[in-house]
Amino acid sequence: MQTSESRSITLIGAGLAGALLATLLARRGWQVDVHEKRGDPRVKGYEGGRSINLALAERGRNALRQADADDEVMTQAVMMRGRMVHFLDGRQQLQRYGRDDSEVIWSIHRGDLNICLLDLAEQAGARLHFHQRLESVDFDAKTARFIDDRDASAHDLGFTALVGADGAGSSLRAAMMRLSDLGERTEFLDHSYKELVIPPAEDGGFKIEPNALHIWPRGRYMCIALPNDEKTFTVTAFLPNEGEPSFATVKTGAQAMALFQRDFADAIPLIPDLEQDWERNPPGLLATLYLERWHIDRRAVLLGDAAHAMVPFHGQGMNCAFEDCVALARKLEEHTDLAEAFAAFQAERRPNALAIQQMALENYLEMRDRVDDPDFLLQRELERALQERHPGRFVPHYTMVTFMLIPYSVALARSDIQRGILVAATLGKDSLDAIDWDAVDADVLARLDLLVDAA
Ligand code: FAD
Ligand code: 8RB
Repeated sequence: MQTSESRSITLIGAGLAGALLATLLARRGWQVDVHEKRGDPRVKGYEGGRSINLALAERGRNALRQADADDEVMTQAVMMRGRMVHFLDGRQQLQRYGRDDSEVIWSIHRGDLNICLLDLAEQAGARLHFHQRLESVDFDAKTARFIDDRDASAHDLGFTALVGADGAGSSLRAAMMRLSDLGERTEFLDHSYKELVIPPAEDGGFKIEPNALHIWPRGRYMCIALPNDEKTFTVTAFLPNEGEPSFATVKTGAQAMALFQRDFADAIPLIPDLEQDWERNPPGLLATLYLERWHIDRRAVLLGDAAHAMVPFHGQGMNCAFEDCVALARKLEEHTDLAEAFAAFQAERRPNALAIQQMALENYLEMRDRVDDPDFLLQRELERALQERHPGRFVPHYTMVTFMLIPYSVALARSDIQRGILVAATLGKDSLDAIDWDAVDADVLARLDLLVDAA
């Protein structure tokens, strides 16, 4: 049996992962304290009321269900059935993500989601401490120093173990690195992003199709738009940092307008504040963070973005962070020794984080350059046909990542095999009529076993 001291834990960060993990652990009888640098979003509004939305997929929903949060979160979610591709000439085409409306993703409001999870954490008995920024850790004395940024006051508190759910710029990770090398490596993408807003239409409705994730693919760059339940869309422009066009050459509102006139003309009437929005904020950086070690013995462990920040292009950062929470809560039940639990957590999750980090990088090329390419569309068509011919054996890449709970590493390995089959079978062909079905079927049977989703 564990002593009550060993069943107490201190979480850093009350963002998406911190709030969910606090709920899962408090419900299992842990004494949970959560320290968050910002103020309580339930008190004074969130991020100045800006609508920032996230795509929630099956992995995230499954984790939310473990905390009984899924139903409430879904009340304000907007269904996205597929990619709405906006061609240069203004034509649009919906490419479905799944077979029907049971295979869709959901756009949800980050602030509302966080508030919902904080309420649940508190109801479960977790103690939330806002305005408490982790500044430094004395791992020998097992004390952590927190700063209240409103008056710069410091508070030193003892802990049994620390969990870093403090995001990509994790202070706990920095403190751990001072004690022991975690094998940290950050790879910046040579592209960045800017956010713009599509307000509601005159009649108060959505200005463009609400039930889709909009993509304007333009080869080396792209824009996307996700719907918000208050009838707005958040548009994100992804551009290279250098070259033409890039954030180095498109700096002023007028330059942004010229770029949009050339490449995103159908979006101009949708974004009234394009020029101001473009000039307001500097471009956001995009990076992948790799760590060889996620924990220091029994004293500290990292999860979510703090352990494995990724580029956004698969829409899986939050979904993966939520899966981490379920996995860590389970390991903490299965192992009485925290060091063993943290090691088992890392062993299970690190290969999967590496897999989704790689797939997220790969999906940028697909979104910006491939979705309007005839070869790619033929491969998608064959993928659907093989899904019908080999149920449970040939499962589309997007389905494995987004609608299933199989490990990301399994999805990556199978996607690599499947891509090989699709490319080889469609090489030099311009329709499915020319496919040699016997050969393709034999290839599928030889190289892919039946896939079981443990969920
Ligand atoms: P966060 O949610 O960032 O939470 C970290 C928390 O720690 C914050 O509350 C922060 O204030 C707090 N904190 C930081 N430092 C300290 C400190 N020193 N002391 C105390 N507290 C601290 N993912 C998806 O799955 N789908 C999407 O569509 C998607 N869209 C995104 C859009 C944008 C614009 C961005 C930026 C990210 C998006 N992501 C998406 C990724 C997703 O937001 C992250 O992967 C997810 O939030 C990670 O959760 P987390 O709890 O690890 O970190
Ligand atoms: N972080 C998403 C997908 C995959 C869509 C597809 C892609 C913006 C920052 Cl870029 C992106 C996806 O393959 O058709 N699902 O969900 C979310 C995405 O970007 C989010 C909104 C985003 N994340 C910094 C900006």
